[in-house]
Amino acid sequence: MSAQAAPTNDAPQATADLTDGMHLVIDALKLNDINTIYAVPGIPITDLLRFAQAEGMRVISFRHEQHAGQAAAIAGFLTQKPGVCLTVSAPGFLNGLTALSNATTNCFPMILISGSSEREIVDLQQGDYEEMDQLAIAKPLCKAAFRVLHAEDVGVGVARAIRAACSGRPGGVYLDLPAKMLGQAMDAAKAAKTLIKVIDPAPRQIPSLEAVRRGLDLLKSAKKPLIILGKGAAYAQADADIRAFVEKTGAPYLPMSMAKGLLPDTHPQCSAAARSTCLKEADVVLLIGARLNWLLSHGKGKTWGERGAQQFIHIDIAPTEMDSNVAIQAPIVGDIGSCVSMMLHEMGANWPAAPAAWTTAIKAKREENIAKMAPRLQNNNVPMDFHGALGALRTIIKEKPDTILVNEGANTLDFARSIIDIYEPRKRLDVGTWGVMGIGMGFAAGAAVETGKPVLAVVGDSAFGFSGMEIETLCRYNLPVCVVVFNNNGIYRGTDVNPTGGADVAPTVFVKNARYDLMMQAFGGVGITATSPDELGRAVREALASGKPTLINAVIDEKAGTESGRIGNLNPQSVVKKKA
Ligand code: ADP
Ligand code: TZD
Ligand code: MG
Repeated sequence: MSAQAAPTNDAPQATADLTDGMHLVIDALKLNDINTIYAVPGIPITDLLRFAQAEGMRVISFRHEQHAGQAAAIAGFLTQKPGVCLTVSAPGFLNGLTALSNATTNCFPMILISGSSEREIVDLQQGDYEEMDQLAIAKPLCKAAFRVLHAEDVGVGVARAIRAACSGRPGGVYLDLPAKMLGQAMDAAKAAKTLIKVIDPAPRQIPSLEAVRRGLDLLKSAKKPLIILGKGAAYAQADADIRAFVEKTGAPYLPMSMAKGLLPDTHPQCSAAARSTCLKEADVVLLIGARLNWLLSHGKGKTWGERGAQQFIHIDIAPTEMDSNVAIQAPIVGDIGSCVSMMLHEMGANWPAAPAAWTTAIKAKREENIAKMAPRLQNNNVPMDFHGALGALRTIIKEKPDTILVNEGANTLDFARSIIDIYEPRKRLDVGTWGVMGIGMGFAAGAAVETGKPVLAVVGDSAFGFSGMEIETLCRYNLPVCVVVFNNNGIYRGTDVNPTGGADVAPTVFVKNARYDLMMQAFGGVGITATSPDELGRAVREALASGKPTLINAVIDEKAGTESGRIGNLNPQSVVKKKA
């Protein structure tokens, strides 16, 4: 705690005996091993960021708060410690909310800290600079929201924010820090005693033995068992036990997109290539850290077998998740690490292998589908189609499995998810539960900063546009990120036309043959256009080997994509015929 470090341009010099709200925020974060802040500076937090850097924290300054927020959100997912995003008041705060809300929806621990204006003026609506009742607005979008009005309460505020973000089902937390509090002085020695080091921020939640045995009995009775691994399982970092458990059951498993790599996608039990058959025919389904939301067709309907004929075992830390979409016959509530290790223990040494009729049928289906796909992944067509381009990237991830893949778009997302095998846990980060565009550069930056690993961001040209300006951030911090923009001239395809023949182009198409690679060159990064899978492969290999921020403009056939990728069925159908 060195309030006297004062590196700032014109901030008042604190004396050795005094500290203030902004220093207490820094001290409280550091005390809890939070050493990185993702931010956009401005009134009233600029000095806080300067002091934080002077105190040895890593401050990553973005161009837009949404991306600072997404970086913090993914930091939370990767490390189990809340990622911290710091913004200015009203507009900066609002820009951060998409990320806060996305973190909450995806169960990532994150804290959005925003400076705010004078309480007295805001509450009387007297028109302060950047006036807004931020606490009230944040509340419905996060797990918890707190405001600290006195410097002496910073320690409690930060401790409560950490606990709320990490414990139980993780999520986003909002912490409101009025400007006046940031400048409030306090005796340094007294202030030090107000800080709290949070002990055990995410306490284990042990499931009941009864629930575990009920689940195992149901699993044992299955003729066609299926395991579904979700990103909660990836978050839990119980990798070895999860693998041991899945292998001990011998059952086919499906990884949800961010659970890919928990076991390598090439694992003999991985049945992603036989997904439809698995979901339709399984008689007992065990969900581990995956919700029965839209991504799993809510556990019912034509994707699944006859309603009631399939039984569910569900492992989750949130008791209220049970029965949310269909009846759960065996709820197991607890943290995944504790649940899975207790299950392994209770299975004993003689757990029967999953029935061979089922596992061999699934294996046959899987191999048939993989064989069908293989030749398409090897095409070297110009212009590239999705299969050719992703086939090249698939080989690269196989060669360099510690690369973190970030992925967004529609076709670019759906094809990459099924084509690119992932080999290690938490190496695939994507649009998650919402399917939100704009995570790309924020996730890429956050992943690079937190892990130091190379990052490959595979993004649609539309998806890229949501966070594209952050390539300057990648260059400024010299982050080892290779961005591949799948440029098909638009959203889904580049071929739509204005039905009236008018001058405006169709709403889904962009400037033809845009050179996204030149944007990267503008900031001193490497920018290249690739027109064939071979060229793309060479450029990506070079980028990952050099670690230099790189953007590859991958020219994709503008006719190759389909409407909304694989979820076109979610579009409402109009009763009125479209004009040709
Ligand atoms: P996916 O999109 O991969 O299917 P979801 O985001 O729908 O995954 O589900 C993740 C689930 O994991 C959430 O219901 C959340 O409560 C749960 N979860 C997160 N962390 C843990 C944990 N440590 N232990 C148990 N459950 C967890
Ligand atoms: N805005 C936000 C924040 N999230 C969204 N998901 C969308 C808009 C709608 N949307 C999608 O669902 S995918 C997508 C949009 C705009 C872009 C698809 O185009 P792309 O990918 O270029 O990124 P492909 O490869 O051309 O399909
Ligand atoms: Mg596109």
